[in-house]
Amino acid sequence: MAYFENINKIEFEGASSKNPFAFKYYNPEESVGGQTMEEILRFSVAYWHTFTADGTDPFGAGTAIRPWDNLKGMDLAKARVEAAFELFEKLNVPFFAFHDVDIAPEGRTLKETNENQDVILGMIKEYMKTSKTKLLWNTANMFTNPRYVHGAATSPNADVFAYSAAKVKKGLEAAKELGAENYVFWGGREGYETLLNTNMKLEQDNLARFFHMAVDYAKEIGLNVPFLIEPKPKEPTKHQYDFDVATGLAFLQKYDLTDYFKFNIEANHATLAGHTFEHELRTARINGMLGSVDANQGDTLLGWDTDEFPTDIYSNTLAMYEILKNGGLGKGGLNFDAKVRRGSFEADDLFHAHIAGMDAFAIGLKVANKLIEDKVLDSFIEDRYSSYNEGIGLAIVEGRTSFRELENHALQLTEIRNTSGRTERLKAVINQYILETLSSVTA
Ligand code: XUL
Ligand code: CO
Repeated sequence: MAYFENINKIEFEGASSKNPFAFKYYNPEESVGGQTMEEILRFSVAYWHTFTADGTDPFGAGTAIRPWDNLKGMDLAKARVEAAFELFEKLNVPFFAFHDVDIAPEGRTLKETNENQDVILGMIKEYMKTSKTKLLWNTANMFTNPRYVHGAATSPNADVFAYSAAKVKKGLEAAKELGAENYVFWGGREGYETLLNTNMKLEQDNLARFFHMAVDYAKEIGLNVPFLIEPKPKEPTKHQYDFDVATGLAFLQKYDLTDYFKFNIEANHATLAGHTFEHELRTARINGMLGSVDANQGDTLLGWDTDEFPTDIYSNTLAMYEILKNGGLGKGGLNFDAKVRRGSFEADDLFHAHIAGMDAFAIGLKVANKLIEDKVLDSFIEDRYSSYNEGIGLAIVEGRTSFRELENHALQLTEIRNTSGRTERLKAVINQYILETLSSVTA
């Protein structure tokens, strides 16, 4: 049975195409800097937004009209798997990602929940035998159910800690079974509401204990994939422990976890933390910790995680710049942790949204690649720091100097000359590269 009957496989038709169900810029086979777009961008569909969510918001009921609306329970779960693989194939995406509760309903007991999981995991495994779409990552949802009201691995209740461990154990087994490329931890409830009732040190120590046990279990079952922490500063919890990449990195370093973990960086989480997307990518990259990306965007007018599809070419360009500078995403990918707006309630919108995001990232990739090829920013930055290539600057970076010698140097200076940072000039250059790229693909 086809769920998206009116839609054929989305093909690349080029920038002049007016077909809404065609890629204008994303050409999976086109080579950019020696690799195909498909290999570099590694797009992934988020199961929860595309197949499980229905447009519910805190003020109103779901609005989405889906071809599986008439079904319930395990029948609904099965239909969603069928629809998912149809959409993956039609969009020609190489990856998908899911939470345990996205794919199958929770039972009355953990045992029943695991049994439901097994049925659907078996079905997904069957589909994956013939589909090209692989699992980018899976994760355990430890935030929706009321049992996580005070946290999961950071709950004051040891029974909740144990239950959470059981969920991740099952998730790691599923990752192994389905050949996942990564395993993700997003700690939506791992944080606190008020310090008045919180033992912050015990909670953080416990979170580290939890991660170490996850590492041990993965080793035990032969699951050798990067573990990814997904930082977010707030929402749903007022203060989340994995606030941003820098905070997460300090945590991983303190608890001796850097060998096993990297980061899954989400654009909208970065902006909620008061950073840009590219700031978070850069912080991870220069520390060798860039694992994967949740590709979406927020809204500057709204202070919450709006999870919009990433259509902002400027932001995607700067993100792709970091990703290319990282030498790519390795086993990571660009996962559309993004939802169609509540008013975009038709099934067709799922396609429009993904096409929009994929095209906008394809443009970002091309612009970023050209910026790197032409060494536009590299040569400017190299020049800007050239005082460290000789004399006292070289002595500083080579660790051959001291405060005494530096004072002598300073005393001899008759003047200090700085040069302009040229922010506006560089911004104009980025605009020029974007426009050049767009006109070259349209030409
Ligand atoms: C929540 C969020 C999650 C994670 C996986 O903001 O981004 O969907 O990506 O749990
Ligand atoms: Co996310």
